[in-house]
Amino acid sequence: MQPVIITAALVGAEVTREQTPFLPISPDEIALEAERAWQAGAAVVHLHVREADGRPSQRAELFDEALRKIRARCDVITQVSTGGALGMSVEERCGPLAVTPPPEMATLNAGSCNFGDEVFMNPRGAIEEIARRIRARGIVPEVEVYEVGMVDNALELVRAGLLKLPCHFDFVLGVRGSMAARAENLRFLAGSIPPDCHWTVAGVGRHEFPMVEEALSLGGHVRVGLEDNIYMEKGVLAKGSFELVEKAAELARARGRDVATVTEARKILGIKSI
Ligand code: KMH
Ligand code: ZN
Repeated sequence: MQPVIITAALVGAEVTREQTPFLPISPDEIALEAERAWQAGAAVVHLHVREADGRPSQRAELFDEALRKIRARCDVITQVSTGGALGMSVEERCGPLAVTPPPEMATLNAGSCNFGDEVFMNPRGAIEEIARRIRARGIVPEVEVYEVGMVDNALELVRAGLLKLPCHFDFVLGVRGSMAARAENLRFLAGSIPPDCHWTVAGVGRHEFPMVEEALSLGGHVRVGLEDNIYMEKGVLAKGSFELVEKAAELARARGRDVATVTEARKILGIKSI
């Protein structure tokens, strides 16, 4: 089996300092967390940024500062969010795509879904516009899938020439209101994508590590981090995403999967080396 790419989702848009004091907020804190996650085995960092008061933000200036500080510390693959926070406009969500030099990867959310008590809006026009902008900057997309029809939405983008095969999917399972984090759901999604495409799984909350274990045995890749889950085990906060990465790396090795280096991850994901 391929070495497993570990993505660390360091910040997110929903987690608060009240929930965990270990959430990085400033660009300096985010860069330090990125370095710690990289040292623990993460090849990719999935990034959101926050205003100084902790509010979620998609401002290019904040992403620019965080990306520069990350690059000064380590050679990890940077993946920016174009999902942002619920209720943001497409224009606002595309803020990080304007940064120069651009990040290596960006997310592309492939459809609308219930998200907790709200709705995460990704109508066709918005998906196409974000895909166009990602492509225009030569950034490698990661297709975010929360519901089964979203794989088909992505395949429509392929037919429209907005997405190139093979591509990389992230199955986000366990968001309340969307597809549950069940092994059979993951197996179904993994079997639904075209051959040569690759996938990772992000299990939300207590589903994070059960989904990691399932992905490890299916040959997929894994995402962990405070964006998705703040606990190491029931009642024990992770001291940062790096602890969750360490645990994922240990599980991988125990199952005979090597942890992908950044160079290996770039090759698998089709990212030109920088
Ligand atoms: N914050 C969620 C509403 C992404 O990064 O692309 C969307 C999200 C997905 O986090
Ligand atoms: Zn995100």
